[in-house]
Order: sequence, then structure tokens, then C-alpha cells
Amino acid sequence: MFRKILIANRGEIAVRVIAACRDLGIRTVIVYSVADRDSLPVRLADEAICIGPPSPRESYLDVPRILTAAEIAGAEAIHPGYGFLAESHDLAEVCEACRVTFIGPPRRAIRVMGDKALARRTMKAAGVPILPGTEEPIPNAGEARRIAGEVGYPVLLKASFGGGGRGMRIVEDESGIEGAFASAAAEATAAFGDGEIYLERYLSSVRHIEVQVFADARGSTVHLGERDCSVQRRHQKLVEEAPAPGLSASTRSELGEAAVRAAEAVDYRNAGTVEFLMDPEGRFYFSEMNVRIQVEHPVTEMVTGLDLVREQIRVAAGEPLSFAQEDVEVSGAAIECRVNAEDPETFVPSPGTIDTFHSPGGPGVRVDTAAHAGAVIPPYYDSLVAKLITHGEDRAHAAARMRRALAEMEVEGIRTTIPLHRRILRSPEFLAGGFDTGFLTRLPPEGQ
Ligand code: MV4
Repeated sequence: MFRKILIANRGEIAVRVIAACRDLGIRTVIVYSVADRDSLPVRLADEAICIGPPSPRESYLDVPRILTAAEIAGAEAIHPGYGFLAESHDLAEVCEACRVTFIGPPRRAIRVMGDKALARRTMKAAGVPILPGTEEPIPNAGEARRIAGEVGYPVLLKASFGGGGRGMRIVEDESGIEGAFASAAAEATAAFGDGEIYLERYLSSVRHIEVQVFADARGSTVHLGERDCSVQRRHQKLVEEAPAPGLSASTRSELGEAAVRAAEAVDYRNAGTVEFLMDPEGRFYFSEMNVRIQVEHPVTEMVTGLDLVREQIRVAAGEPLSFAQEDVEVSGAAIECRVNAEDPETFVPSPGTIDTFHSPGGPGVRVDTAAHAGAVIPPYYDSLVAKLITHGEDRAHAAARMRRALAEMEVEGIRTTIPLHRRILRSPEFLAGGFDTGFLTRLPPEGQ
């Protein structure tokens, strides 16, 4: 097992990784920017190394600075958390060259899944369901027109190196295809440095269902059930839950099997998530794979009783998974609300100093956070302040506990999404379950 791990992240996930290291008796080194000098992870870690100014480019995204810190501290492994360098092929490659273990998947899996068109082809070959569309990049607007005609409108143009909903264009009919192709390619070139575009049949109503997978270095690949992440605004998830409400036992097992085939097709190792789009009939299609631990991993931990970050570290050290597929049991239901430093109506970021912070507690409640009274939410990074997670015997019980926890939680000094979560948890559509990604656009505004 590792003696010392460097954590290349900040905020709640840095605290979460430090906790898993502590439980395993592993020393921790945190790297931090000037903006995070007084943060909780810097206080909690055994060692802390300042790597630069607040700008992520010159700190949390700077591979040479992070590897230098690992070298100086004598860390044998790097945990990247999520965001920042978590899905960076470059970090994985430099780690390999420097003989530091990257706590994440092999480079090939990162490369294949980072190219969405290549991922689609690889999934098709592995027998994972995909939507009708292109297997090869589209060379020009004329080809886009021809292929869209074959696939049938509406279609969705997607950037091969986009993902997470960035750089997509819905095209309703033939009149819009050539213009949309040109603007999508130009935008993708500007945003991702590569203008490659592919297209798929567009589904107007989808649920976002994702499956947690895990693989060790000995060829064991398992799934830990699914999460429903359909409550989102502009591709920012707000509420996630496990299991996904209303799925049949057969759909659930087919999802799990498809996710394991997806992981095996790229020789996946460590924790990953296979995202699917589900149509109103319950059919599902591969969307993308996230090659990291995700923000919403606690809902899976709550229903399975597993510690996924502990498992990540063990697997990276070459140990076998501590469980087999038949040992995985999903018990009850869990819900996570993302408490962001944002105006709950406009979603405009609200950085600043937290002057009151009361964390809820009691049975079935978990709070993952680096926040406390006196903590500063800097304007330079994402606005996640805390993840509030509840578990119950079933979905209604988890939701009741979430309403109780949201009533108890107090964060003052900044605006947060707590009032929005209180409304969501009282919405009849939310409580019925099984809604699509348009849910938030239908939620009545405050006071109505
Ligand atoms: C789609 C789609 C409809 N049809 N693909 C957005 C994020 C990315 N992972 C996939 N996304 C979508 N792909 C086809 N062919 C609708 C979405 C989508 C969406 C997906 C998941 C969660 C929220 C979403 C919100 C809008 C659109």
C-alpha cells in the first residue's frame, strides 16, 4: 500500500480523499493555490504545498508544478479528484514517466473516452446500445446534410472533444443543417482545439441515467447500480439519486451489464461512470463515460455501503476489489442535493465569506463539505459549497429526511441553492420520480 498520497484538488473532494487516506493509514500531501491558503483541506492534510496563484492555469491545472510537489514531498501516488486534471491524459502520462501512480484509469481509456466519436464506435463494436448516427467524423457540411437525411430529423450535432453538453446543436430539419455544422465546427475549434463533429438522432425527452463501474488490475469489472441525474440546469447537475426511480428489474440489469461491457471494451481500471440517455419507453443508449470519481458518488456509497475512494486507492495500489459483483447489494434509496454558492433563482455565482454554517445531522444524513463559519468561497473555482446526502429505506423516506435536513441547514453570508432544493423536494413531479431533464424548466417559480 502507498505510504503517502498527493491530492491535486481542493474543497470538499480534497477533504473526502484525505478521509479515505486517514482510514487507510496513508499520509497526505495537499497542493493549494494562494486563494485556498486558509482552507480546511490545507489544515487537515499532513503536509501542504503552495503551488501558485489563484488562477487554475497556474495552480490546479499545472502538471509540472504538481509533479514537482509530489517529488519534493515523496508522494508515491496522486489522487486528482474530479474536475481540474481528473480526466487529463497529460497528467496520467507525466505520472507514468515520473513513476508516480495516477489514481485513475489507464491512459488508453482516458484517450478513447475523451474522443466521443471514437467512444461511440468502440461502444458499438462492444455491443453497447448507441443512438443511430455517424461512426466516422463528418468531413464537411454537404456530408452532414446527406447523413442527417439518412438518420432522420431532428438530429443533434456534437463535438468529438466536447462532452458534458458543451458544443451541441439541435437541427430540426434540412434547412438548418449546413449552417449548424459550420457554426458547431467553428465553436468546437475555438473551445476544444479540434473542430471534429459527429451526429446522432436527437431525443427530445431524456433521462440522464448513469452506472457506477469499478475495475481492478486483475481483470475484475463490476457495476454498483445506477444513479438518476436528470435534475440539472444547463448541464449542471443539482440533485442526484440512487437507484433511478421506476426502472424494471430487467432494464436495471441490462444497464449494469452494458456498463460493464463498456468498461471492459477499453480495459478500464479504477472508478468510472457510464452515462446513458433513456427515452420515455425506457430504452437506453450510451452517451459518454466519465473516467473519474464523480461529485455524486456518495449516493452510490449510501445505498451500497462501500467507500469508493478507499476502493480507488486500493485498486491503484494493485490490490483486488474488496467485493465481487454478487456481493453488491443496493439497499434503500439515497438523494444528494448540491448546495452551491449561487443565487437560487438566477444561478449567478455568489462567492464571499460564510458567516453562519450549521450542518444538519441525525439518522441517514451525510454532509460532504470543506465549508465552515468563517470560510471563504473564492470566485475562481466552481461554486459547490456542500453536498447534502440522505439515505432512507425507500425514496420517500430519503426525501423526507432531505426535507428535514434542508430545514435544519443554515448557510449565511452568501446566497445558496438551499431554497431551490426546498422547493424541489416539495414538487409533486419530483416526488413522483421518473421525470426527464426538462424538470427544472417546469418547476413553478418561488411563491407559486
Ligand atoms: C443527447 C440528447 C438528446 N439526443 N443526445 C447532454 C450532455 C451529454 N452527456 C449528452 N447530452 C444530451 N445528449 C441525443 N442524441 C440530450 C442531451 C441532454 C441532456 C443529457 C443528460 C442530462 C441533461 C441533458 C440536458 C439537455 C440535453
